[in-house]
Amino acid sequence: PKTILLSEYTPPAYLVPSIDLEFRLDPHATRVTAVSRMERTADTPADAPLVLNGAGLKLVSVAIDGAPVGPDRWLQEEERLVIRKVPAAFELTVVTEIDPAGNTALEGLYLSNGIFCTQCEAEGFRKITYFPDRPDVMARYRTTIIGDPAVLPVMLSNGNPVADEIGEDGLRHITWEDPFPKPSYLFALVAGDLALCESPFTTMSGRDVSLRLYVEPRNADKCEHAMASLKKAMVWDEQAYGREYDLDIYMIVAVDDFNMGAMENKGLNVFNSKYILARPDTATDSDYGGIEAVVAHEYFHNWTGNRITCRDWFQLSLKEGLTVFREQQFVADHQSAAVSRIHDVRVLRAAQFPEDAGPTAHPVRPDSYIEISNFYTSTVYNKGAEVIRMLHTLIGPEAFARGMDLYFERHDGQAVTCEDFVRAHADANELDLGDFFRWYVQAGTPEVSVETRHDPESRSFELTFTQTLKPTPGQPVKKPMVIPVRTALIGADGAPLALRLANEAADAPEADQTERVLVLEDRVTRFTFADVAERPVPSLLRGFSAPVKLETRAEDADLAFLMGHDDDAFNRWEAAQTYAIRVIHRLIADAAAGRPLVLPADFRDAFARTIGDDSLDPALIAEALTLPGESYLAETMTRIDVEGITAARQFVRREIGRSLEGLLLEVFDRLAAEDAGKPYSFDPASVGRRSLANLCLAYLGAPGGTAGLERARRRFETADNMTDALGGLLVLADQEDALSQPAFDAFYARWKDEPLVVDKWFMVQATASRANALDHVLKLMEHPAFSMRNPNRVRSLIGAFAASNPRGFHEASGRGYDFLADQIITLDASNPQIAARLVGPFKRWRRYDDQRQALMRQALERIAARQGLSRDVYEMVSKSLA
Ligand code: BAL
Ligand code: ZN
Repeated sequence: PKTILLSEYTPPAYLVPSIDLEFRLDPHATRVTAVSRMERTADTPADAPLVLNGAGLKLVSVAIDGAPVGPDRWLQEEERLVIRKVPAAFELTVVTEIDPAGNTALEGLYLSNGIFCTQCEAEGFRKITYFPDRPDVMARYRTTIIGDPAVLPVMLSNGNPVADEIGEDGLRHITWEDPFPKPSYLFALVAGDLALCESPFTTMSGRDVSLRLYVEPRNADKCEHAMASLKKAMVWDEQAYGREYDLDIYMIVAVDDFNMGAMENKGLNVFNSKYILARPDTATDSDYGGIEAVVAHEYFHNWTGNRITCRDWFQLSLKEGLTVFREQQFVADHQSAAVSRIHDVRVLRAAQFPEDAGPTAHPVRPDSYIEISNFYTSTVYNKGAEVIRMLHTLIGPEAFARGMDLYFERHDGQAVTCEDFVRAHADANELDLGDFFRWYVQAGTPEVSVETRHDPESRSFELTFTQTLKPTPGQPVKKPMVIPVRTALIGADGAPLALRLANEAADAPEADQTERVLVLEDRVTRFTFADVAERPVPSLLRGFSAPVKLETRAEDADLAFLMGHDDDAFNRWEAAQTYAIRVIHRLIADAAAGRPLVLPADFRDAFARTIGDDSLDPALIAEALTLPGESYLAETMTRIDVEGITAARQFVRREIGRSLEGLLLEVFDRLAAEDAGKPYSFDPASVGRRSLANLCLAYLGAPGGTAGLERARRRFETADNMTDALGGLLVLADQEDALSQPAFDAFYARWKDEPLVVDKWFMVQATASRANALDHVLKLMEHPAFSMRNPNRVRSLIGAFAASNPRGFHEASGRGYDFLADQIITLDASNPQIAARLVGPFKRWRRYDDQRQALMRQALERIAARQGLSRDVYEMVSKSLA
């Protein structure tokens, strides 16, 4: 397979001002007629052929200005159609035939439960017709859909309907027109039997918009939360960015079979039903949060992605990093800001840090790819968002707002680059952001160490930061990054000190601030603060002001102090995490050396103080007391000790459950009593209470004591909402079969007709920590409800097992690895995108013990040796082995 390079980018030779599409829908033989106005660009030689992308298409005919063009003028290659001797401006008609029902890759036009739908990002449009399928070719689309109204009562495309009639053929012909030029990846078509949930919205300039949510009729009672989320997002974008919606209709369609979470097609979003459908008894708080965030994310794309799009796919983070950042700001404004920041960082550490440290490490703006679908990564999305956040931190909110305004003004209607984005901020504020741009081009997570020195005599306090950035594939040497470190110094009384740098005058305007952003620009940067009488405890990288690994030399006692006193809620949590990681590391070392495991009393006491602190938000207590996940713990070890991590983490859970049983029961019972009889509400306070109650239950259940298990069973059986029911089930899931199996059976019997709940049923079983985990998974693969065709199901069982059941997946025999390799090979034949995602858990293979390394490598080599691998899987496997 060919590697595509950013350095080889060339502008399009032919532009397409407009295209008329006609779809005569048929499950196996849909006929697509595409009539495009083509214009050669000024820099293109007159004899340049017209090169169109197309894959898996049956070509029926080609015509130029109405005259048929024979095969003597065109060359049909595997993924291209090359037409010679074309005029400077002409109308191209291409007729193709496609098979939506046979489309299992879910790219292009396909059927999900009888609903025709499309997914064109990144390169799905070429599976519909021959076209310059690249984001810098922006056309006006007019789309006619022809279908049987009895079978397909709803037929949608981008924009507004402009004609709707029953033709002589007895079929319905509906035409949609989108006035905004757009790249082909934003094209969408949906047709099927769908229920409509509609609500009006008036924009800030007084324009009326009809908001329309289409779902399968059985799901009509699960739309309310998505609709409310959409309205919140629309209002927020008006207030926060001054951006309003620009069409008369905003449509969202929910389908069950979808590779991604959702897709921002202009005026017609298509969503994975997981991110739309919610009812208190079927969806958890986390699902409600996910819906709010993803609905908002896709809406925000209308400006950051659709109105201003990417010049090429290397620039993917231009729209994704920025839109994730906007989504994070939105969530922080509507939920607990600290909890939402903690979630952002958890995701980054669990998914992006390992990526940055592994064989597929790539910059936020990659410079090469084999298959672009593999670059919808945590680096492009989540680290990309951190880069925007750092820009916001470095230049400040007002300057950022000026930069965004200039970006929208300068580039509306264009396909641009990450340089254009940063340049808008630099120009709007007369800044040089040249060094900052390194965040876009250098891969890897910077490691920052800090040394402190307090001199009581001169009353000075020194912070010396050293940054290093390890080599990553293709990037042996790196330059220093520009790193904003939001800092406070906490005094012995728990209050933050005024921060005056030694070189500043006492009456300098900054000198009485208690928090400052220190900017690291070199490998070593030192800051000296004046008037510091006693040794303070530094609170660094507050709010996680940069995506780096901060190596702190703080004492355990300092961490316990920060857990109790830091006025930055994020850093209180961070102190608890750092402390927990330390304790777990020591326990891992103890276990390896055969020493008995003991939970340190100081740690337990800090834990108990936090849990018993009534002044704290329950949501934050729950976050602080949630132990670091196994994936992040693995990331903190040079050589990953699978058994050690699991054993130490389980030990801490059990010991806390055992030694703090009284306190945990008290908190659980109090919270459960407070919520008893109240209807479900998705508000931060209620979510926080449920989250803390379920955390208490998890600790109580860990040692398997009667009090905890009894409460778990009762919660599972009587809860009126899925969050609490699942809280109970998760505890039962880790117990022996006699306790867990009846709960699983009851859950399935109740929810077997709700696919999203059945996904949870698979996932809880796939991730349960039990000795014979893989055997359970193998049995579940045979269950009638399991299907390799549905990406959510694959993720719930196979994906969840491989990524989140280390004990099962890393079974020393290597059976887990063989299992995953088999599934990747099978799935590659039907859905390469999902197959390639499943390679993820293999990527860290070099970090394990010798025996596991050998077994994982064998599994990867077995995949690599298969003939006819997709580009997607080939790229992931070959890079993992390189
Ligand atoms: N553009 C793909 C889905 C998303 O990031 O919104
Ligand atoms: Zn996005």
